[in-house]
Amino acid sequence: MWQVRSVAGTAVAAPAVENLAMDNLIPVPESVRPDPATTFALSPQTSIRAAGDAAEVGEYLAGILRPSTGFPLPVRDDAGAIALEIDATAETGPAGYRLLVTGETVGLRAVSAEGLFNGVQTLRQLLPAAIESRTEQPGPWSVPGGEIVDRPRFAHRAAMLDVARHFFTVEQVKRYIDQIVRYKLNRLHLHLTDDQGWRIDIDSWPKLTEYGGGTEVGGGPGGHYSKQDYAEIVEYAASRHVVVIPEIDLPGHTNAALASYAELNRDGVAPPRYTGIEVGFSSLCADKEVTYEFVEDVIRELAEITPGPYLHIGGDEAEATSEEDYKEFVSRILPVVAKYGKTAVGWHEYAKAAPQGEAVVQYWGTTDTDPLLPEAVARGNKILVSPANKSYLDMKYDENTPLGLKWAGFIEVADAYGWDPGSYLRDVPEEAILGVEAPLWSETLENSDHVEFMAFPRLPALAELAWSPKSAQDWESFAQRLATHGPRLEASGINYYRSPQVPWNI
Ligand code: NGO
Repeated sequence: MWQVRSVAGTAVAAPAVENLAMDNLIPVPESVRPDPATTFALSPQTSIRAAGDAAEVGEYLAGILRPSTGFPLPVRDDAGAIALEIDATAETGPAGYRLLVTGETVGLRAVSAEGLFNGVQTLRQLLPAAIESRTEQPGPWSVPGGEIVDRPRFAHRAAMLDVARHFFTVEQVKRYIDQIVRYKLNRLHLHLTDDQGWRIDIDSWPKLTEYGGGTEVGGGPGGHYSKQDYAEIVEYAASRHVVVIPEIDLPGHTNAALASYAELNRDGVAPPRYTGIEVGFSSLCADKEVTYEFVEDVIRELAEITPGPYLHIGGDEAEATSEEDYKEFVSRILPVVAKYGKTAVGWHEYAKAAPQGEAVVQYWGTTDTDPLLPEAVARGNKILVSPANKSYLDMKYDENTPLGLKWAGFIEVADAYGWDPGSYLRDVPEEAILGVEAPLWSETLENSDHVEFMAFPRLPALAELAWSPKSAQDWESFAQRLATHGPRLEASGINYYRSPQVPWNI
């Protein structure tokens, strides 16, 4: 089908444009007012107007649009048909935005660069899928007319990557950051240590990475981040409005540390390094002073290179630690996290040690209730929801999925989408929910292809639960919209699972 349309003032014949509507967005916006009679078209003459703090977002947008369009798209502070403006009166909340597309202009307004950045993710989804290609494509490059006003339901929208079971390079982590921001996630939790590997340099304990970082699940060479590598990840994340939350898993999941330093072990003998996938067998010693010297050094050095407010101390599956030792250990390290200026995050078991105030309790259970949660809420803790049977991206989709685990059950796309983070936990009111996280554990994942296959398309499903108003969430609508993201993911070079639940148009 061909139609005549106007591109840059000239009537040209062009293929009918896909997606000339505002109804394929993920996450679905708070409010959309389409103007079907109107279309904006990018042309070789289009400029982007973005001044001050908006300029970096303008350059980011231009960086997305230039390769596929082949247009120069200069970013200017005085004029441009696409205008990005920071406007204190935009009334979009701290991270929301207002997008107005007319025949002549695309106007994006927000109170912050973060809001503009979120609006840019919407704008790229309004363009044809080929906009995501990194090589020049024919176009035309039309944006459907109308107005969108949008803001997130939850402030904390996280993905977690386990770089301990298998190591992922700085480039692989950056790639994942670029992928999660497309769906408006704004936190990256890095699981930096586990039994199988210690992945971040700690100057005062150099063997942690020299020895403890030198392997991974299956016996591969592992790897680790220098402090400079880590800074590069943090900075890259920040340029995409993502806060990095580093995790040092304590007191269990510590075989890599115990293997690196004999003195951390009860019997003073270092165990061999571990490359299997069992959990719950290692523990630091709550009754040895050297344990606390070690932990303080680690927390201090990690806090120094982490600009974000959070430090995750793990706390899960400490099956080799007695209940009494566990409580003593966690109670002693919580003040250390505070001493170095960070807010503690931990897997929900650490709530046994009654962290105070704003401490974040990350729920990863498989039921909708846990006695630790109402107590945590009563203390003022914030709850981060990542139920293993809903949000774990490492669970298989079904029995045929070649990657992943299945201890929490199979999670098809409809399962990942079919729950409400605000009301899922029975004894936790929505006001106590900080947000949603989609963890990706890497026991079976060795490269970016594997990561993407497990994350897509469940990550967009979880992102919609975290961003969109409850009233706008609907599986049928989501599946239809997701179908249009197939070509978009393909043009982006993102591997994904062709779920039979989605009517893909590919
Ligand atoms: C559990 C366990 C991890 C595993 C993961 C695999 C938590 C918080 N601890 O989740 O060590 O890697 O399951 O799904």
